Amino acid sequence: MIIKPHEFKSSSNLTEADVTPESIYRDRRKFMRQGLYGLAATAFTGLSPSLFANKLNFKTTQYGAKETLTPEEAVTSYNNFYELGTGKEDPVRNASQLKTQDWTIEIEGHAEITGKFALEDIIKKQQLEERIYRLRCVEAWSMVIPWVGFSLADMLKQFKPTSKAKYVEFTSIYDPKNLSGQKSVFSTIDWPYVEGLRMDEAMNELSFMATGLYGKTLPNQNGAPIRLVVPWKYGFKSIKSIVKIRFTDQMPQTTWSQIAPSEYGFYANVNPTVDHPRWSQASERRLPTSFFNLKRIPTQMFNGYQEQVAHLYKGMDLTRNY
Ligand SMILES: Nc1nc2c(c(=O)[nH]1)N[C@H]1C(S)=C(S)[C@@H](COP(=O)(O)O)O[C@H]1N2
Ligand SMILES: [Mo]
Repeated sequence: MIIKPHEFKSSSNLTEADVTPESIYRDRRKFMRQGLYGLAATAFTGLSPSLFANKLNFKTTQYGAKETLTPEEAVTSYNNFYELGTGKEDPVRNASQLKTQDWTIEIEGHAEITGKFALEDIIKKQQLEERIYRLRCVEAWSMVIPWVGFSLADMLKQFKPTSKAKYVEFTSIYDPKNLSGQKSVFSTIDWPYVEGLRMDEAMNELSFMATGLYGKTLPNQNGAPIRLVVPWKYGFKSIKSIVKIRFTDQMPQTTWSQIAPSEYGFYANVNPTVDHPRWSQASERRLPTSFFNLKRIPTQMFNGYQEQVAHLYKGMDLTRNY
């Protein structure tokens, strides 16, 4: 039997979300806001995860308020995180290989403030909030996830990027001693995993840094202790376990666009009209699916976030895969 790391919890650590079906969890968020958040409203800043062990203190938002959530069990056990293996259940099984203590993030490139910062100090300056976003993997499955974190723009502004910063490059952890996916000689990936955004994409209100989901700190398999979430782009843009952020004037060389440029572009905006060379992107499998429920739903342009992001791509030919 495999004991999943996120099941190692004493009952005192259990939050309401642990013991509550998703629908009720949703309704109760209202009460939590009045109780817990009323208390925090006076002098609220994001609290360091270590202070509250597993449970996070955050404010709710209207993002995705009407969505039906993918159950936590599916969100935390069906993952893509090649550092922890290529199978969908490898990341949860190998989650303990990811060491998240004393995490730092290095800030480099075109910014007034650069250097190595303790993650705690970065988080301290932000107010945590919950946002429910759709996540659409390029493999044509999708989920709806209640993330906890803060706006990427707010975080980047801390470092005062200069006018030379045209792109932001993100790098994931490199730890081949512990991460079995990085040890493997069969890996197609040239580690570490790298992703990037154009500066205006990074500064868009939707771009989000997640430090938690379902009201608790991120499980390792979901990219602890901090990962990017860009909901209008295919999931591979949402890079996990970030250790470095670099402001550049050149488009970053990103992991998947380097491995297979004809299949995965730099922009990688969700687009139902541009098929992957090997499969259709017109529809998606919304998890959880089962033998009895293989229903597909139509995929939406920009994953349904046109209103917030379509303007970023005016003049670009959206019928090709960038
Ligand atoms: N460092 C890193 N980040 C990554 C990946 C990865 O393999 N390594 N996989 C990506 C892909 S393909 C997807 S779909 C999402 C999945 O996020 P989730 O497992 O939290 O649902 O993470 C993305 N971020
Ligand atoms: Mo993905």
